[in-house]
Amino acid sequence: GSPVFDWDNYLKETSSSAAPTYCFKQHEVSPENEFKPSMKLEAVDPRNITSMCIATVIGVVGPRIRLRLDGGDNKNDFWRLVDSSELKPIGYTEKKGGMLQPPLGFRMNGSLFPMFLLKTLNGALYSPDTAFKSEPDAPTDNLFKVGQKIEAVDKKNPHLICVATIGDVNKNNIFVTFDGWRGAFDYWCSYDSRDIFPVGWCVKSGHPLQPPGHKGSRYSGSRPNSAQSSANVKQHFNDSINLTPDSASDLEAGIQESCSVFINHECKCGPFMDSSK
Ligand code: MLY
Repeated sequence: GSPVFDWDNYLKETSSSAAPTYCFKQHEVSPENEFKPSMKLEAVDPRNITSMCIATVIGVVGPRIRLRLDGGDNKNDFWRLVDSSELKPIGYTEKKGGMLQPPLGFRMNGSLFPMFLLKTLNGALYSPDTAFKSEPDAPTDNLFKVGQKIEAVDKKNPHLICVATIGDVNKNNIFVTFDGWRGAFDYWCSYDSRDIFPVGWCVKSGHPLQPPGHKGSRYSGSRPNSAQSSANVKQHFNDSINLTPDSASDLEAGIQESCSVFINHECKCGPFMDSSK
């Protein structure tokens, strides 16, 4: 496996401190991941959050699952924690008197959706009720301080959780900056986002952690080697997915896209491009 990132040493080198665990909407101990690839469940459509859709588990890494909406495409996979309130067992919506919806970008005529639902659920492997874990409570206030270190999802490469710093705090929001990555990946989010974790979360949860890059960082560590991080991610996927030739090449393409773009960093690229991407 990949070497464990040395947080103690990094905090010393950067003379910074870790955001305390009570700042986060995360369980102290990550719940067990009982999902398995190919299991089906109901999930909020991330691109249309009033819709509940049928989703299939495509991958499992630590306490996170990679999901694909049934009837959608394979370009809009998303990741959720097993204790996300956006995940429900099959049958939940109907029991509540609601209706399952086709995902945004449903690939058939909408009139075919009822038939599609029957077909996609027929003989399918349902996720067991016990796989759905209760969501942790949110802290009552935003207690983050500028400069504190965290682990955070890279929203542009959401399979990655990376070394990050609280860059700014404003009311209920925090600005997440990625150490050594100039700014192209930075984002604002609510203090109770499920995409941010305390230092040490990845290692405790069995999830890989991306070390800092080198760009624009005072830290003298080296940039994560693209081929290496790609290999790490692939290893994790291979551990958890039964790849069909099709999904294997999609996954390969997805990993290539996020990990193996080789760039000449000496180039000047003009005002409309971001050389850090
Ligand atoms: N395609 C990019 C991925 C960068 C990921 C940045 N995160 C870790 C903040 C690359 O391989 O350079």
